[in-house]
Amino acid sequence: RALQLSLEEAVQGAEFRLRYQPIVELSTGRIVGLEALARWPTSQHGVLLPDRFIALAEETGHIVQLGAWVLESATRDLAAWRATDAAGGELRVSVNMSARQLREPGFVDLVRDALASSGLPPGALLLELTESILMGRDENIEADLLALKELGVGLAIDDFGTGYSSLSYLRELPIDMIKIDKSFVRDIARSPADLRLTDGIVRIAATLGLSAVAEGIESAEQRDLLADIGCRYGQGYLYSRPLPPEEVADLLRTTN
Ligand code: G
Ligand code: G
Ligand code: MN
Ligand code: NA
Repeated sequence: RALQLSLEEAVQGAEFRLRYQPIVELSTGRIVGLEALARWPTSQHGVLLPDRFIALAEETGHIVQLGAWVLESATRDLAAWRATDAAGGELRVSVNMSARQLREPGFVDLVRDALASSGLPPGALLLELTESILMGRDENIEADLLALKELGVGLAIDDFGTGYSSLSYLRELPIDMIKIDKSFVRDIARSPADLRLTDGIVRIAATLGLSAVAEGIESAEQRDLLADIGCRYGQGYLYSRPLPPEEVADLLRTTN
């Protein structure tokens, strides 16, 4: 397919860009982290979003090289922001991971190298994993996750509640954070059932000593309800769209 050929070239030429969406502490509005989101600017189709190319990159294996680029770029960008952040350089960056990347031999070394070349402490990096990655119960992946945990890298479950949720991996794997999927957050202001469900997820997180981040917060009402049920962190258009790196520095200066 044509897109597949362009993907090949784009990966070789590192023609991708990152956008960053702030993750904030709901009670204060302070920015505590940034989630890196890949974009692919093309001459033919405009700027492509991940749903147009991540699955393809996984199929073709290009996700390995693309993922390495994302990791390198995101850690380098964060290192620059931490040097200037008024909040004391405690910002973290979240990077989305594909199963294919985790299965690649040398994955832990790749993470180590990105940390070393950016000079970031391991705790500044959070890897976002999907439930499907964890449901596979791949022993090699689990050993790598444990190694990363020992290194001090944070692990988050992305889109929590949308996959084939099994709670067993929360008990058995070294997870630090649950990201509550935006489909739960969307209707909390008008659906008591959705609010109770979200409340339940936040309680599970608290019980297990995990932090909870709500995704897709678009209104102050949603933010207040989330804060009321004890969800400490969130992200969404209420705070900011995913921003180009130049705008992140400005936002940090005015917000933190
Ligand atoms: O804003 P948005 O359309 O960018 O992101 C949609 C989804 O695409 C994210 O939830 C995430 O799961 C996925 N995604 C974005 N960037 C990356 C990336 O660099 N690597 C991987 N594997 N997935 C990504
Ligand atoms: O990693 P994940 O699949 O959760 O990526 C987040 C996705 O959600 C990205 O595509 C991002 O652009 C999008 N997003 C971020 N904030 C909001 C929001 O407030 N509302 C909606 N509908 N989507 C959002
Ligand atoms: Mn994510
Ligand atoms: Na995701």
